[in-house]
Amino acid sequence: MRATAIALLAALGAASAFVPSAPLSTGAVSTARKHHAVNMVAAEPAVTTAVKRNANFGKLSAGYLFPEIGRRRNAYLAANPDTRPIISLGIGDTTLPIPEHILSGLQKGASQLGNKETYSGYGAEQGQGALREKIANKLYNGLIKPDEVFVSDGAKCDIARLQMMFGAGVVSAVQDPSYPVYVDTSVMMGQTGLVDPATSQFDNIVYMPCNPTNDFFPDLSKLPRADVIYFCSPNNPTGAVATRAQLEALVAHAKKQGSIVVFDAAYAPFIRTPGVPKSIFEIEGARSCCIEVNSFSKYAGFTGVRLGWTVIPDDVKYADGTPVRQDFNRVMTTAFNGASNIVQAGGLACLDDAGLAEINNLMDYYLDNAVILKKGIESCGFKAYGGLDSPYVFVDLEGKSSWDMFSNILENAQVVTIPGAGFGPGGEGFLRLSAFAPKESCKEAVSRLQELFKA
Ligand code: PGU
Repeated sequence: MRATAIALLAALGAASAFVPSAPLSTGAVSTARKHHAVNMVAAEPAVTTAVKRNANFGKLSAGYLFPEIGRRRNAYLAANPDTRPIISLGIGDTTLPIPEHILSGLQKGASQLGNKETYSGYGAEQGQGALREKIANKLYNGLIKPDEVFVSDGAKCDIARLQMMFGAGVVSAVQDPSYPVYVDTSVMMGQTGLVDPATSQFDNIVYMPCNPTNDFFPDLSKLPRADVIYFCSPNNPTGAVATRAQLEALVAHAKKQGSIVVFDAAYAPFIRTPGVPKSIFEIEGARSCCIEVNSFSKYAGFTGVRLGWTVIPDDVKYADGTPVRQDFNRVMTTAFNGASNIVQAGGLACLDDAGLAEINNLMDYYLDNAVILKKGIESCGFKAYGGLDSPYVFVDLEGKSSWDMFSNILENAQVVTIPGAGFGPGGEGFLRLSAFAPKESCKEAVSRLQELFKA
């Protein structure tokens, strides 16, 4: 028995990435390769396992929106290798480099790991105390407490973890159109039925229409009850920014229906108009029914660095009285291991006065781009929304198919955009332009679009 186990271990070792398959002193391959290379086995014939697929994944018709855009762009490029450089006004991905002070924070975080005295390993799953405190004080003006802040690797990941916490039994409501992660994760969790081919809506999701006819704010009185209401302002993709009165109405609606609002404030600091709330916690009563997700991605150039946070006030409670914060803490400690300590040092630098000034400069640049794009697309004869207090411009195609327009612009202007239909059925007939491209690219894109649409 023991001999068999040893033989089995030896056999496993021969194919393992971590156990060298030959004595270290022999052979021509480098030491690094001997330690880490996996020994290849012959290709196996295609077989299936006995594992049943999670049926919820079968309900999701296409791939995630943004990789699909990338796939179409690459297919175009492969078929047209000699085309002029493609300009991306597609995915909302930052292009300016990280400014000096914030970068120095990241560098400091990395250097600390190379020093015996300052080295750190696993940290608190909820984030470093100093960062939670700085977020609460500098960004929320003390409206929330540091231990109500959960630092994370980004808002998208937090949305998925909130869904994991809410589970399959809740009904979610989303703005239509909206950031596709809310609906897609609801489907993955099993909250929904199938998509209705007639309406392109998932069964058991409450779609809150947001379009020019209602000034991009839903008529709350007409909506069926939902447990969790995802609401994003400044909005992705429409660029609409909710006023204080609208957010007051949203909080009142949630309270009346006993719902929880998940407020996505990923673009909040882009708001420059005085008096417009940058956090749902500026609204009275929000502490008992609102959660806020937020992120350094869009304003500090951290899309690849990965740092965000979620605020859950102590006062938000489930029907049985359990604080929601308690369960989210359980999720974070069990399914997350804290944001990178290097990155959190960068976050601390973001919130120094010098870092905040750098962030403002980055946002000024992108907001300026948004104005260029909006005026540019209007000069082509389109009506456009957003682009003010927001890095997105939402173009009205007056009933035309958004995927057709996406293809037309890609093939004839070599500009990538995002079709509104990718954000839900309510986005059909619209196109999203992202202002996160370099300024020269935004200007060049406008002149290409003017050429394409000239009368
Ligand atoms: N919330 C909103 C409203 C967003 O638009 C995005 C990114 C996120 C959260 C994600 O923030 P992280 O902190 O970086 O996770 N929206 C981009 C990127 C798309 C994606 O999800 O891949 C966009 O173009 O809409």
